[in-house]
Amino acid sequence: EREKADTIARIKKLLKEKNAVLVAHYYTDPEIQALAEETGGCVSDSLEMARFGANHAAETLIVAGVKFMGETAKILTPHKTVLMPTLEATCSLDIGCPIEEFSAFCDAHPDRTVVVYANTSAAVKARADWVVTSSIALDIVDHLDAEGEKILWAPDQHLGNYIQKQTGADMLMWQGACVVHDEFKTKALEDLKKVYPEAAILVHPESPAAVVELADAVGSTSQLIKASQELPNDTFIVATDRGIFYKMQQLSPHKHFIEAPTAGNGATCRSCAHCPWMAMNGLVAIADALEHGGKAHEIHVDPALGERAMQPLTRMLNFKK
Ligand code: CIZ
Ligand code: SF4
Repeated sequence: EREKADTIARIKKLLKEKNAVLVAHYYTDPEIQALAEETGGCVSDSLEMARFGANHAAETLIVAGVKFMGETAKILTPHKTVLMPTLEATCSLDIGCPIEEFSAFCDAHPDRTVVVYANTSAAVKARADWVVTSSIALDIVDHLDAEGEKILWAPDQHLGNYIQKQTGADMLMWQGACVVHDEFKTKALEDLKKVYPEAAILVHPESPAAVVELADAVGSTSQLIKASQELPNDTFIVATDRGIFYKMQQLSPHKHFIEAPTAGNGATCRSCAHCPWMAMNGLVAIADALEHGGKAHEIHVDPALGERAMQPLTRMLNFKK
């Protein structure tokens, strides 16, 4: 505890010295989210993280999240220094969509508008017409569908299928999945609901369709947080990374939040409701990144690639429903 307090003090001092601001995702450790709030940084989903970083006056952004979030920050503000606690924190969606294969997929379908989820590399974004996050994907696909566009969607198949069902758009799907959300199980969720019949079920659309079908509310992290405030229930079963409980509990201290089950009968799963890459973000790593920067912590994006990737990202940020 003493050490933790020292590390927090060190981070606060370094943030001032380096004119830096801490931008954290909802899936990071509660202590990181609390520190971001306390120091005038932000805690949010990837869309709002991108907006916040781009609009903030700080010269250095320290991004607690996974690599694509740091890359997005660098693409939008190439003149800023973008640091991350560790560059090893990636994402199964990003890994599952390598640029060579993705490019070939796009080349094979030149008649389609390419829409990619933010959880992708800078190179994949540079190949896209649109970048979307889960909080804005439905609105953008709906808009493109109304314009008569046929869509090539990558990389999350569950989110893609969900959006396809909602909008009726013509979507060709890349077959990626998130290791965390893919583990949520229908049968165990039904059993849990029997134990808590009064609970509302909140589901992120990166989860399998059968889990989404059991939901009282489906949406991005920010939309699920809103639902946890607005629904009248006192108890919630939540199918997304458990890091989100920090914000839900803070906004509704009297409500009760329960993790959706990841595998029946106590069987083990690879990533039980917590992203292994988000978990790599720690206070000591944040302090080290601010103090030393350099190869282990600083995000670099090839400037020409970054310029191309900035176009579909800016299109998303400027999109009005
Ligand atoms: O699962 C993720 O990585 C999410 C929800 C990212 C985001 O858009 O905030
Ligand atoms: Fe990627 Fe899933 Fe982790 Fe989000 S929770 S960063 S989608 S692996």
